[in-house]
Amino acid sequence: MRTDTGQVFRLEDYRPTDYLIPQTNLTFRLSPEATRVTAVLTVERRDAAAVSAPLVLDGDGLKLNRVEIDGKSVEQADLLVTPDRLTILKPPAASVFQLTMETELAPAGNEALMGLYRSSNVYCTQCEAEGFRRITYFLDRPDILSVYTVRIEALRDEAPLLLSNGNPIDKGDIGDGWHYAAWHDPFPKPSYLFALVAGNLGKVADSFVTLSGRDVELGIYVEPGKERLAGYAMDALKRSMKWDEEKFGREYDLDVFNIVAVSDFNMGAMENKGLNVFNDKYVLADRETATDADFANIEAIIAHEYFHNWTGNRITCRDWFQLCLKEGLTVFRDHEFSADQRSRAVKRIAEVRTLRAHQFPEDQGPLAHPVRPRRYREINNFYTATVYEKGSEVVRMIRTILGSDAFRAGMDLYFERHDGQAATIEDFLQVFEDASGRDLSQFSLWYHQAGTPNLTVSSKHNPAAREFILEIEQSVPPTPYESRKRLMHIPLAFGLIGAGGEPVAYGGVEGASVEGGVIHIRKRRHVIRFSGVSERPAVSLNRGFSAPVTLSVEQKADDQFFLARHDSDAFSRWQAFNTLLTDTLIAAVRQTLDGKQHAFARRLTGLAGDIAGDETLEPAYRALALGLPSEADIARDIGNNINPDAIHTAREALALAIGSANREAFSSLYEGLADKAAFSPDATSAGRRALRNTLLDYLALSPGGPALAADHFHSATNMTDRAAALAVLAHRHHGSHEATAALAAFETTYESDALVMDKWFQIQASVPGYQTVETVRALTAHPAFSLSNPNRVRSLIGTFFSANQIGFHRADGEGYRFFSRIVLEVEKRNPQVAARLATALRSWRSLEPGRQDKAREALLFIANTENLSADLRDIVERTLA
Ligand code: B3K
Ligand code: ZN
Repeated sequence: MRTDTGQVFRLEDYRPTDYLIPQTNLTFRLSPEATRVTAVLTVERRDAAAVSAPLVLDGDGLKLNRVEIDGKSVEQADLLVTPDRLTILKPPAASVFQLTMETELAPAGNEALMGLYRSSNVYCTQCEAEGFRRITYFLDRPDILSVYTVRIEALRDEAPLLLSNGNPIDKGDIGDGWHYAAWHDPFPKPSYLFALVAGNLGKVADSFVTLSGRDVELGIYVEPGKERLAGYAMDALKRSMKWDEEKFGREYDLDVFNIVAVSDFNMGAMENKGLNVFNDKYVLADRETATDADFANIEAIIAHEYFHNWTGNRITCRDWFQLCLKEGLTVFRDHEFSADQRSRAVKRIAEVRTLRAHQFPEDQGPLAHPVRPRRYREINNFYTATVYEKGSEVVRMIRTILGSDAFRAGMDLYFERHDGQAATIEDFLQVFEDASGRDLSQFSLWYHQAGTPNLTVSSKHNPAAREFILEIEQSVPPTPYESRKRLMHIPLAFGLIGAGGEPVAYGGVEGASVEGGVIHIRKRRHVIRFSGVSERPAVSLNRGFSAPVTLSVEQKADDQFFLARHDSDAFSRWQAFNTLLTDTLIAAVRQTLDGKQHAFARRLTGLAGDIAGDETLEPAYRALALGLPSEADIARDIGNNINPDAIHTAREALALAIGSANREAFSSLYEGLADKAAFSPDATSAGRRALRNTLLDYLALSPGGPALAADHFHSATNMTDRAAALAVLAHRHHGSHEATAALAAFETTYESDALVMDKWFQIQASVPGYQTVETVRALTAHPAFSLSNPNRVRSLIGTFFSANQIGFHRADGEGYRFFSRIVLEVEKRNPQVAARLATALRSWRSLEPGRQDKAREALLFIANTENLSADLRDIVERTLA
């Protein structure tokens, strides 16, 4: 484990290196305990560098056996070697020379899952962000692009399959049971995109003919015996390849494209050139083992990694501060892909829910940072919702401002101008300015300034003057290192709606530039006058979620009810109903804290019933609308002095009120949605299941609920329905014999399927209640659980922290005590996963004072531990700062 050095990296310190590495030749002789890596690097001194400039290479825990320059060993006095750095003090005077190094690695003992490691006896690598330096000494930074040739040697029995980046060029036997394969990647790439996989894996093969008629061999490699679970992923891959050609004009560029699924992986997947490595959770699926959400994630992540081939690989990042250049843009591309494959409205609502659940709390707490950060201590902690999700929203806003055609022209220019380069956000913005002639300088603050902007909006209508007036004021809250904020350019899509639901036409507009239904907010305060408006319209704001902002709107409940029924913008219609639910819940929490019971208005519960039964709306949309804001959503909207118990009580009461007010209607709808056709994972069928399962959750609160849910569970013909029913039983009727029997049956059926057991862990970790911390503790000893496997840790422990507000935030602090102990246990094995878990307490300052004290104690317990990893220390210290 690399312990913290306290070093801070700053954007302003970026300097090009003195040396380049145009070619990299690697030979791996694989063995679990002692793999030998021979690296032969062609090193080239830049013209601008001094002949005496030392060559300083990055390493991380390396053991060096041998080093030679131009075939001759190097004098000890001319070298400085530590596990974390190799310095050639006096490189040759020639401007190009060859550096040969042999390092020795122990992949079997690598539990951090960075560099070369073993997962279920398969050798694999993860190099982003700084894992390549755990394989050999290198200029391990994204602006060093090199052409790689890789030779892999292994025992044929142990590793019949040998894969690396690029195209295969050679293979054969080398005696004594050993064999080799050689790969060459013609596209210069940064070290973080290097990959190697070797082992015994099953293959699913297919092919794709590109736009220009080139044949590409496609392969998805999985644990032998699981091949039939990779069909959906393969289909998603082919659809992604086609879509990128059609929508962005991007064609695949190698002869082969391979994907490997492994079961030990720190994140979702990795876009290594021509050899994507995936967490098997995002490859393997069939109706028996995967939910509709799993299918949708597989489709999105397969697309995301594939799209990186252009946005990330062909054009990469100059330095890690530019991470959003590839991540924000690629998330935007995968969002658009899924929107085209599924329902655009439903997809947009789901995206916004995710953004609010993950990015808003980050932006509003101690870990806030700009989409393009200016400083970091540990780069792996910056693969955040801000870089990814807000980064995607920023790209979406560029498209909103420019319009689709100019946006596409800008993207074309980006690919043309920067192909083969390591680029910056400035380069990215420049192509859109050049393609559109627009000035994006104020807009660029979205990359540079952290914090969620807020817009305060009020409106009035002057019938005599036939004028409708909107007053909009922007503010951006202070965030770490940024106490003063500059004014942002916020594209706010809007609509004025008349009493019959029709769009209201207006004559002129004054006070802001308004184009194509978008108000361009650029000043602190705008008074926008719409002339020729005789009746007071209802105003629909931030349509389609055109900007990632919060709104404080002075709006009457009547208008919200009206918009929830009539807004023609599907997103805003959902938003209006969601706002009504949130406002009601917040009022109910206040009453709960005052010891009172809230009486829920018939108008609201009736509207829920009307939406559920509205056949003009897609079932998936209705399911999203009926899903109440989560307890964490409510906490975030309340903002401070949070008491999770009161939130839970209020939310349960609203669910009960909606369920009882609509019992009969929900019940007959539920019956009507039972699927008679054969299973299909498509979005329409998934939407019907989603609505039916949402209705089950309400119906389960009525008398006969446990029996209904148990029946749903036992008669389920797919994992979506089975897992949904199990969650309803475990969460709504915990301890009932129906719940206990269903949990036991599920365990018996799936005990040997790790990915399905993750659902079983997840469901139990999210049982609301004080006792759950004990259940979770006990489950860490379950034979299917392992503290070394990131999926298991996230399912059981991560879920407990993020989806169990009353259990984790127990008033006596037991949840937090468990947090500090288990995070440290995980850290011993895998610092990156531990650091991610530790972000669960980032909003600790919004809790009520008693819980705040206990949360601080838990964070301090970690902070006071010696030899913390850079990953965990960075998170904990920023959280406490
Ligand atoms: N680029 C990888 C993430 C790497 C994370 C390193 N800590 C996956 C992705 O975003 O596509
Ligand atoms: Zn990505």
